[in-house]
Amino acid sequence: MAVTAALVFSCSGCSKPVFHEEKAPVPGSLNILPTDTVSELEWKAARVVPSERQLAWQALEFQAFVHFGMNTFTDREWGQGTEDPKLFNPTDFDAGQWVEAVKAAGIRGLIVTAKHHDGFCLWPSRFTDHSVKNSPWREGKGDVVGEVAAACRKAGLKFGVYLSPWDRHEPSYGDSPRYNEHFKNQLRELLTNYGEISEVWFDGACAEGPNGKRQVYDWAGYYALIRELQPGAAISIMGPDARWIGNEAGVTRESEWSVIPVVGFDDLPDEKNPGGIAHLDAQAADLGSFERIASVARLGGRLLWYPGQVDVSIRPGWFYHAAEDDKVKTLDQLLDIYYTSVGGNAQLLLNIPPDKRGRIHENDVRRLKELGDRLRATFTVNLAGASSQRRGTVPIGDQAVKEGQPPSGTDGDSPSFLIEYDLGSPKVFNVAMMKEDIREGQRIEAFAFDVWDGRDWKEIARGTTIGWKKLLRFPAVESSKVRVRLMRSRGGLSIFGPETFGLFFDPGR
Ligand code: FUL
Repeated sequence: MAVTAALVFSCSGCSKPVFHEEKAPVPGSLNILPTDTVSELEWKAARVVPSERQLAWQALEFQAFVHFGMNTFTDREWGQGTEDPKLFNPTDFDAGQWVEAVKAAGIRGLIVTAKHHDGFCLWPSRFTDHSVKNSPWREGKGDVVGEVAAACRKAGLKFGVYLSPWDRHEPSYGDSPRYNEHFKNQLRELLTNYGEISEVWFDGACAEGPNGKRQVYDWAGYYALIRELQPGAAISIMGPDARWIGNEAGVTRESEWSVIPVVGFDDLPDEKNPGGIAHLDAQAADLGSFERIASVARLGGRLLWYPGQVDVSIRPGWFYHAAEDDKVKTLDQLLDIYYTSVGGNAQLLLNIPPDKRGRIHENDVRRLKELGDRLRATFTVNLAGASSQRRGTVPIGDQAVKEGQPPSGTDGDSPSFLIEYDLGSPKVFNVAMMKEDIREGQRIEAFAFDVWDGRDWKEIARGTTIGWKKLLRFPAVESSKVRVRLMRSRGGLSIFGPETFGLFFDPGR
């Protein structure tokens, strides 16, 4: 049953619709200046869009983080860098098992800790002896990165690497130019020998080296190398393509914006800014409100397309500890994280640490399968019809924008736009999905969702941002008609059409 959507009325509360020339979207960033008017700022905020690379990254939605390495064998979270490589000895390493386990959860990409802070490399790097080549595993001939990359490729998963800049083993660490060369050499190995790399994940930990000097990272040099060798790879956290969500608990903000104002015109990260972009506090409660955009513009700065990534572990630690075998997050906890991250305009990066065998523990495997089963049971059938497949046709949004309908809505409860969906017959549902076409930017600031109860409209949920995807959960209702009220959006109606709307039934609730 296809959805029929109708623009019931528009601009109920806007007294003066303002015409704007349609401006082309600007991928990446736009400067904002003290001289910009409110209306100019609103349009700029609406016109910053993701790069192709960021778009592909966002579409992955759900990725696995895999912390595996020396710490797995020493039962630690952070190694010293002095560990004997001989301690690394998985007894039953099986990259295929990792991939199978994460795929069962519906995960689409995997990022492995090629090197954590202890400096031990999971691939036989030519530039250090502190690696798998000096371990007893596969008699020193093994390559974890290679086997995982191959398993991912075979299973159709994207593959990425976490390379810790902080290296507690490497003697050149702290001798900044020398270490930066070393780090780039290692990056080059990873970016040239393992096929396509979809993401390079950097954290910002930094310390003094054996010479007593604090290492100064050459971020610009690292980025240039990645862009040269793997132009499709997203550089996350301490990088320009995706920002840290601000915590490791799987929590997103109620209003998660991908258009972020930053003070100044220098977008290089530094160690004091774990968000990865200078002057951005990734942990701040408000990163993207219009008020913040306006206050940053007064100082002069930029609007960046800088979407959030939620990194969180399925267990308390990032690495495997047998003592945490019974502390695997519950299905409900994982579902809460999924709905608020994937369904909260962020990407979910769920860490699943393999054990000393080199396999994902049975408890985690079971939980991943439960999660995937539940998501499949919920999302396979869109009760709003096959409309989500009709990409590219956005009748309501197109029409509204072309006709120069209101650039911004009203505050309060009066909607700028109503989009009504006739379901044809009564349907029972307890999940609703809305998406903006982010190729046109992120615009919606406030919305509400109503169902028709036979006599009247009843509000079921309301929210602020939508972005890539918004998932709403509520007690099951039966109805043949629903509507979305768009109360406030930036720079004109956000492109929000029937092909990006869904109703689902989660059988577990
Ligand atoms: C942090 C590290 O210090 C943790 O050990 C972990 O790898 C986390 C994902 O990033 O910066």
